[in-house]
Parts: sequence; C-alpha cells; structure tokens
Amino acid sequence: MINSTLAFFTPQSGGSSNANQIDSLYKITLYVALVIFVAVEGALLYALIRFRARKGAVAAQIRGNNRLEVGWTVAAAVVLVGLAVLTFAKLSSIQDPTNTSPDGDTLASQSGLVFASTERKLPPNGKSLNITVIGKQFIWQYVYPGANERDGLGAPYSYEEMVVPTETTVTLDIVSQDVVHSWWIPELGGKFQAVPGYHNYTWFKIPKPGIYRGQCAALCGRGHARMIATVKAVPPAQFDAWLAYQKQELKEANAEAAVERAKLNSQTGPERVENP
Ligand SMILES: [Cu+2]
Repeated sequence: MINSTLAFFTPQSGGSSNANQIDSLYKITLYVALVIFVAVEGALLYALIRFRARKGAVAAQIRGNNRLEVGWTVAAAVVLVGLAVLTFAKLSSIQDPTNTSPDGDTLASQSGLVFASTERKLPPNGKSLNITVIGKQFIWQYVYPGANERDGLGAPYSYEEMVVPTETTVTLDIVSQDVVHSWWIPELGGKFQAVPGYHNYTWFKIPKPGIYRGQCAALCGRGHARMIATVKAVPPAQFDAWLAYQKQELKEANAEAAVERAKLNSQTGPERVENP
C-alpha cells in the first residue's frame, strides 16, 4: 500500500536497469527526507501543545544552546554528504551501458561500434545495437543499423514506434532536424534533449518483451501533444526477422523506383518528362 502510494510520486521504472537505478536513488532520498520531515514536524507539534500559552505561565528565556546548534548543523551536513556519496556511487550504473545478455546476443547486437567520443558511452565489450533517434515536427524517426557499405544509405527506419530486441543493450544517438525536442520514455530512464546540430546519447536494456510509452517532453510547436513515442521490445530472433523484412521491403521499393525512373528517362517525344 505504502509502496504503491509512493510509486505515484516516484519516477517510473521497470523497463531498464538505468531507470531502476534512478528510481531507487530517488526513493532513498525520499525516505531520508520523510524521516527528517516527521521528526521536525513532530517536534514542532509537540512543542506547540506541550508549551502552549497558559494563564500565569512564564516562558523560560533561553539564549542559545551550543550543543544543540552544533548537533543539527553536523547532522544535516552528514545527511547531505551521505546522499552525495551515494549518488556518485550509483551514477555509473545509470550512465554506463552494460553488456548485452547472452540471450540477446544475436545478429542485431553485433553492430560493434567504436567511437572516439567522451560523451558516448558504450558497454564494456564495445558492442551495442545503435539506433539514431531523429526528432522532427511532429514525429520521431528511428534509423536502425543496416545501411549499405557503398553509400551509407538504405538503412531500415520506422516512425513513432521503435522496435528493439530484449536483453540487448540499445544505445541511442539523439538528434533533431528542426527545433529542440525531448526524448522521454519514463520507464526506460531519463530525458534527453534532441537539439539541432548536437548529438545526445543514452541507452537502455529491456529484460522482457513489452510496450513502453513516452512523449516528446519539450514544447516544440503546434503538434507537440501528438508527438508520442513507443518502444516495442520483442525477442531477439523476432527482431532480427523484423529488421531483415524492413530491409527487404526497402530494397524492393528502391528497385521499383529505379525501374520507373529508367522508364521515364527513356521516354521520347511530347510525353517526355524533364528531370524525372
Ligand atoms: Cu515536442
């Protein structure tokens, strides 16, 4: 009961370990604050009732109490330092991606990125499934690995719904095409802004299949409210099949377009279209 009430006030979690760490850090701070709140307000209430105005009573005139003053100053400092140490100790488990689990180690997680960047965090073994998240008014686009080596084009993509494999470390490269947007799937961790001209990085690793919902979290214009985002986690083998299907569809569409273009190019006479 207490837990479910508290869950209403604390960050969402359960989708990825970094989100869980954020949540537990928040809860530890909340519990410490609750204990102090009850103690301080309790002392206040006690004093209000115990020492309330009575006829003929004369209040004791007390001028300072060194032990008490040093005591609460030191106690507050200890609480503050304790929380700071704990936060820094937990920070790496929030920022640094873990390795993909053996179950998630399929084709999809083998993209093996090596980047010379201090901001982009990779798992210890350097392998993750990297997806580029592009914010644009008013939809999210996701570009998956699988571009042609020849020209860097032809990578599979999707809009609004990101499909990812479970048990796989997914790193995100977040960019924007127009204005500032904000990528936020609460159950999968913190918010990250999509800023034109910059790259922002985050990661998640989802243990079980499911759907995780989010919403652009930076007012980006008229259609902002409709700029939703969904992450759909499926078993790794299913993801590989999905990605292969997307690539195939893209290839076929490109081939058809090439045929149409060739047809237009070969037209002569009055029917000919300039610059098809
Ligand atoms: Cu928005």
